[in-house]
Amino acid sequence: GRVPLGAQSVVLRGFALPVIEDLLAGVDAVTAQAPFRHMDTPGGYTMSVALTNCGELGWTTDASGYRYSRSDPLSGRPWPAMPEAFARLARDAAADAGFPGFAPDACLVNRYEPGSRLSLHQDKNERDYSAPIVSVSLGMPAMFLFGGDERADKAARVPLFHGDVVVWGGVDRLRYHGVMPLKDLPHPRLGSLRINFTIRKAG
Ligand code: MD3
Ligand code: FE
Repeated sequence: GRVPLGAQSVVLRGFALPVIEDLLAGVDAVTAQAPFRHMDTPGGYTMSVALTNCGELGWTTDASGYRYSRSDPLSGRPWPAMPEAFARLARDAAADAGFPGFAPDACLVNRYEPGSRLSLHQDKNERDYSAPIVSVSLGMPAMFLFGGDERADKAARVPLFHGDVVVWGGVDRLRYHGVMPLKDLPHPRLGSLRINFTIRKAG
C-alpha cells in the first residue's frame, strides 16, 4: 500500500520485501568494513542509536558538530561503497514518489536496540534540499514521529515495519522527525534489532 504522510512524502508499505535478502547482505558487507558505533553529539550526549555509512559521503557527529565526511573517523579509510541493491531500490522508490533521476551519494545506516530512540530533529547537513531522502526499515517495528516545520509543531505517530520504504522530499524535506524508544518485539529474521538506512544526496 501507499500511505501519504505529507504533500510530498509517502510510505510505500513492503516496497523492500522482494529484495530484503540483498539489502541484508549489503548491510553485512558495509558493517564488515565500517562497524556500527555509538557517536557523541555536540551537546555532550552519546547516541543510543549506533550508526555507520556507505557511499561517497558519510554523516558523522562528535563533540565539534554534525558533518558529512569522505572517510570513516574510526579507520581513516573511505566509507564502503553503496551496495547496488541500496541505490537501485532508492532510485525506484524515489521515482515512484515523484522524484525521477535521484542520484544518491550517501547512505546513513542506523541500528536500534530496545530502548534506542532518536529525538526530534531536522536533516540539514545536506547541500541541496531539492533531492529527496529515501528511508528503508528492517527488523523490529518503530513508531516514527512526523512533525512540522517548527520543533513545537504537533507530531503525528506513524508505525514503520520491516520492508517499509519512505520517501521525503519537496515541502516535507525539512520537517522535524524522530523515533520513539523502541519496544522489544523481536523480529523473526533480525531478532531484537531495527536497522534503518536513509539514502541521500548530501554533496
Ligand atoms: C523526514 N532516521 O537518520 S528515517 C535519520 O528511522 C533519521 O532511523 C530515522 O531520521 C530512522 O536522520 C527516520 C525517516 C526520515 C529520514 C529523513 C527525513 C524522515 C525524514 C528528512 C526529512 C523529513
Ligand atoms: Fe533524520
